[in-house]
Amino acid sequence: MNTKITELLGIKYPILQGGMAWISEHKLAAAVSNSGGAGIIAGGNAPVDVIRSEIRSAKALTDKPFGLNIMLMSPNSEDLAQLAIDEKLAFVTTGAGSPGKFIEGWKSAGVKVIPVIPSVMLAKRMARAGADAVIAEGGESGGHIGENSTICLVPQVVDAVEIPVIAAGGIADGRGVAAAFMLGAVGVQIGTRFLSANECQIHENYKKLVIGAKDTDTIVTGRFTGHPCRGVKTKFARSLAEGEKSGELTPERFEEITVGALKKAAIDGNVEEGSFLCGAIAGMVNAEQSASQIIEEIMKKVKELLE
Ligand code: TUI
Repeated sequence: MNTKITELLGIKYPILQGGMAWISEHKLAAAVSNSGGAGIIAGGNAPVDVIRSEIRSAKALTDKPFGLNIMLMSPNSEDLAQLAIDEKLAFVTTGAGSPGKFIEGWKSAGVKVIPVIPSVMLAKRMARAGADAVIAEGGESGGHIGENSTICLVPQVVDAVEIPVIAAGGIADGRGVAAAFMLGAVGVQIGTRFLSANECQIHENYKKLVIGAKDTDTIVTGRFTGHPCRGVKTKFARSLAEGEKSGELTPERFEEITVGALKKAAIDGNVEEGSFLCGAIAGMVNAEQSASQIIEEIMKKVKELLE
């Protein structure tokens, strides 16, 4: 299936795997790339040496293109931007900020640039700055989110920029992908569904929470910090939401409590203190499968629907 995204990245299917901090490591990224999508290693807040080693481990498992996600609020973003060049990666995706100052360097090194954006204004700014494509991410996504929904954001971004648009947020099956195409997207980014992949190395408590979640089991917390985040509605997430609402928690205290909570969820499976980030579509993720099964199942349905 050829779209501007499969052409841009040299991949078989127009599916990018989400760059999820503490989660998107080499085994998952290589499995997605070997299955015809575009795998992504997430830099998160990890030291550059750890991510270099993740990239090299992925290279040992696949000869297909994969990318690096750089969280721009991370103190390591500068080093990771250079690492993408040194390792001659196919592409980078960026989140939680504007990658403007890095774009020229990536482009002259042949690294494709795909910023994640939550608004039309940022999409236009990224297109002007030379991005090769953008990922328009709606608030149905897991993790740090913007205010608009995928169904509203994607067509507005498609109308606003000439570069290819990838849709993200709330997409977990072939129906979601086909719908994204109807909105004018030429690719999708999928995170939550890949949490259930066999190759995804997260703690089994995390997988259980996502697989067990129903439609109303995610919650957005932290709006008052300026960094709203969606994840599983655990007792911990509910207590954060209550503290935020009652005024019992200040934004500063909220940040203190949630520092390290992604690691506590993904690595330790700590249900009491971890933030189990996932998208609002978690209710539709009901079984563990291989990345290849996930992608083939999605693409079979997409082809059927588009025909
Ligand atoms: O970045 C994400 N999702 C994430 S990052 C993350 S780790 C985290 N750490 C601390 C606080 C919050 C989260 C977990 N999930 N998605 C991409 C994304 N990017 N969503 C929203 C944005 C975004 C926001 C503002 C992109 C650009 C932007 O620009 C602001 C500006 O004008 O610079």
